[in-house]
Amino acid sequence: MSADNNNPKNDSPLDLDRRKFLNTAAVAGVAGTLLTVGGLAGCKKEGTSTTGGVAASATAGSSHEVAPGELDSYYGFWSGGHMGDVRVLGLPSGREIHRIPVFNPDALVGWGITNESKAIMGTNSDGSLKYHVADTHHVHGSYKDGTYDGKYAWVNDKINCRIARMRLDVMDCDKITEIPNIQGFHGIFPDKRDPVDQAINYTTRVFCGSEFHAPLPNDGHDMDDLTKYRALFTCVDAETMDVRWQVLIDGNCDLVATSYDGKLAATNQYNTEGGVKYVDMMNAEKDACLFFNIARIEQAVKDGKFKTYGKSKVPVVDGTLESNKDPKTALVASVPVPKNPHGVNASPEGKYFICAGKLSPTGTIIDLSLVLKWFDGELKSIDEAIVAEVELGLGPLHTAFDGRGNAFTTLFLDSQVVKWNLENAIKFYKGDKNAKYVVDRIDVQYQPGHLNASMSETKDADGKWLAVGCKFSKDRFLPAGPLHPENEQLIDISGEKMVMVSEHPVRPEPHDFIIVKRDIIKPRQVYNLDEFPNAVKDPAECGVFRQGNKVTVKITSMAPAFYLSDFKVKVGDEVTIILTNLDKVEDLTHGFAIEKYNINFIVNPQETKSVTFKADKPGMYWCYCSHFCHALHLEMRSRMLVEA
Ligand code: K7E
Ligand code: CUA
Ligand code: CA
Repeated sequence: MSADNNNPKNDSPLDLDRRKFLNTAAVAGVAGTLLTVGGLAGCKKEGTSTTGGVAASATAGSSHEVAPGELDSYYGFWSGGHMGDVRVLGLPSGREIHRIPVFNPDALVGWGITNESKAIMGTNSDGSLKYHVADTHHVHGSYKDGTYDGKYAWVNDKINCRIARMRLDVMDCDKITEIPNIQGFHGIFPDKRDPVDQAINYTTRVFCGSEFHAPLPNDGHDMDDLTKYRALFTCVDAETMDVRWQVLIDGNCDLVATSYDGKLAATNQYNTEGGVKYVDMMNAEKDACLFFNIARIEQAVKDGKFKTYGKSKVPVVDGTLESNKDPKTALVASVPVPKNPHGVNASPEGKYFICAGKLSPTGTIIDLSLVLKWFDGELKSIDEAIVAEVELGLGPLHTAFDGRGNAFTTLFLDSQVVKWNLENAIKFYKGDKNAKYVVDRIDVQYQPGHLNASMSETKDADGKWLAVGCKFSKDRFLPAGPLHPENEQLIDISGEKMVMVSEHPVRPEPHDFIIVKRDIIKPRQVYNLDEFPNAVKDPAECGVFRQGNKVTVKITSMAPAFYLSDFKVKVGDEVTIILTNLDKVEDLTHGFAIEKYNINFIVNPQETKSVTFKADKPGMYWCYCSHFCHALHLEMRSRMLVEA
């Protein structure tokens, strides 16, 4: 199919060559393109943008500038990549307000140092942290009635297959679950409604895709037998964070999306081949987008139609193609899409899922009502659920929405964002060659991965701002050595044309993010003492409590003093310090650092934390407040006296 009338860039000989190259590419050629994309932007002709470039635009559109003393109108929740945290930004300014430590230790708050954080992160039997690295990709918020409710957000760790939940009222991680039987845990998405009881109109499940297939069970046997390599789709309970069930599938999972009626979850598959080398993963002309029938899967679990693997007790139902040929009983539908697709995204009016082509220059629109009809046995072929497959540009990855019928898709190889109209794309695909579906294109710097628009994947998508996570910054910032930052760019999408308004460097690499209207998030300014079972509510409760060589020291803080002002333990004791900050004043955080004992953490107003360590060095050690709190902050100290 040709979409030349929709491609204002087709006069560029370079682009034509690249397009042809991609369409007819030999397997190794495509891989070569992907492996050298870092160099592609450099040889791209300047000024090919049809949108007038970046510089002229700063004054156009609605203002992205937030004056000193003014507040942003949106929260951004940004995945922290290798740092294993989640960053909280204000938008449109792009100012970083907060980091929520999640998977990796954080020296400011004492995440990975305090007992409470270690219990969430997971420890070995000797109390040491189980993991020290993470790779977060996707952040998503909890839903109510098709829009964010501001209660929770979730983020994945691809390296150690963990999913974490954050409470957005205090912006803390409160639960981490390690998913069994899988590797390469990549896409996540919360559901938006219960598939059966539609009165449950809020998130109760989070779906997780495993990108890498691995031996099942992975017990050191049959590691060269690729038929034993399997991938699973996982459902986690949003409240308990327990793993509810898994689905055994053919091929792999990648990104995940969910429907507004709660009935379907989807994952795109680029490795239907089951290859272990990249060339093997590109053999098939078509891969797929899988749709999971949530109600049927949960009925199968109820009916006991599942297996378990290895040490895991999680029920695993059979979602393989062989076992799901009859639509009327199938748990899974497999919609063929062009080879090696990437993102899958649900449009805000609730009708479509968009699957981006990656190796194919196309976007595929899948109609959810038709997928449901297939499950009812009313379609001749699942292919009928595809209502459009149109050319967008080179390397389409992820799609966002403006709530006015337009989609925005990143073009990794073209270093562009393309704005396209869904209904026109459907008309064009049906044969109306006058339906102009490409609305606009804009150059971004460079090679974009994820993008997201304000409130994009909710029914309240408002079409104001579009953030783009560019994987290469190249020449955009002062050179700071071989490691370059990523480039986060902000585009005003309130008008017909996209307008680039700002950019800022960011530490690699966020991948994904969401942009939430500020009035949805209701953060508290102080904690509640009663939320901490070990709180020291009154200085009168402070003291040193000994049981054998286990010593508990209860301390309170109130600016500018710790009470106790000193405490005695014996060398060899196992010491637990419990510290409650009794200050109630907003923004009055204290730190507690112990010289030479490798301990530092903070306590926010009305918060309690504890640390446990061995008093292995005799002597006097200052315990000082490490967080500026008061004119007498430097004087705010206690003494730990370790008797020889
Ligand atoms: Cu495209 Cu991990 Cu969402 Cu990165 S994935 S860009
Ligand atoms: Cu308390 Cu500084
Ligand atoms: Ca493939």
